[in-house]
Amino acid sequence: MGRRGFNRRLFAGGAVVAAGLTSMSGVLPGSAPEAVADASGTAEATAETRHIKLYAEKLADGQMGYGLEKGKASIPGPLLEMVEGDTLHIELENTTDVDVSLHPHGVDYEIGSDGTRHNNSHVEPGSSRTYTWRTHAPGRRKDGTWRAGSAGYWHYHDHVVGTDHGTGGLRKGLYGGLIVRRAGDVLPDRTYTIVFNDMTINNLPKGPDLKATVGDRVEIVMITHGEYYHTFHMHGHRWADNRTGILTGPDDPSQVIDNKITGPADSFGFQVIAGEGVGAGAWMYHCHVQSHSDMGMAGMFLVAKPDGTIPGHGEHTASAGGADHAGH
Ligand SMILES: [Cu+2]
Repeated sequence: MGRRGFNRRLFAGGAVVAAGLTSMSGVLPGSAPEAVADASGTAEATAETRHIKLYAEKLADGQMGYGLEKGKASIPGPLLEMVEGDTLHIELENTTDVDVSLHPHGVDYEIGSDGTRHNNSHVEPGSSRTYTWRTHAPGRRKDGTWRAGSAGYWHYHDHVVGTDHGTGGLRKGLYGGLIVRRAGDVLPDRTYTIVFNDMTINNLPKGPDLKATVGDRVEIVMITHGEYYHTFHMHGHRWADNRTGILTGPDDPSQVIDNKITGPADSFGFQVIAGEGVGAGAWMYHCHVQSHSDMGMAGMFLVAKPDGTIPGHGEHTASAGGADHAGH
């Protein structure tokens, strides 16, 4: 069942956002993303209404994060997933000593779920507030024009910490990915969220390792925040510059790319087959603005053979690009 896999991921406590965040977020290395594809391997529309609890917390190092359990906030926050037609009620509890909020991109919400101070839709310290996100499938309006569906690679973030634009909250890590799938979308084996935030990746000094085995269907959710424009590049893998990153067929006119410019609050996503046509290896991903990659905006897409080995990787120990190479 696609939905069962889907729910397991959502309630897996942020496992799907585990990319490289283990040291600072409390997400266990062992909670790596699980395979979710079912027999059909596609998203199903069931128009579910779900309730989840989200916590906004201060982290030990002074940063901030969202988490699905108290004391387990991460940067990025948990990846939230919906299928067009779903409704998600999110009760946000603020365990910090400053006002926080939750502001989404891409989904349908009424003004009381805007997550902004001027709508009084923020959460004071020690309080909770429920935000409601709805989604819809595409369809024709009465006037004959086409209305887009909600499906897309979106994101959510704080909008009140520091300034009325959440500048301080974004800088400290109050952001996360939001995927709205369309019925029939191919489900990945695992998903990683990569956020270029100012000159960091996921608020880390170096990009986290993304781990996979050759043949895995790996989904990347790529979000940008902060002050700068970046270009996201991945070695050895390409994707289609469309909604899903997957060509819909031989006549899909989407450009196939391996590098994409991205600015503050942009988001996109795609799926690749790890090592397809190129094999296992430590495939770099990085910002391709040269000074940015030189300053650390790079990480590794570690694609292992079925026996777990990665050719050419591990002989060199220092500064190979991932924060936790030695331990894995
Ligand atoms: Cu950059």
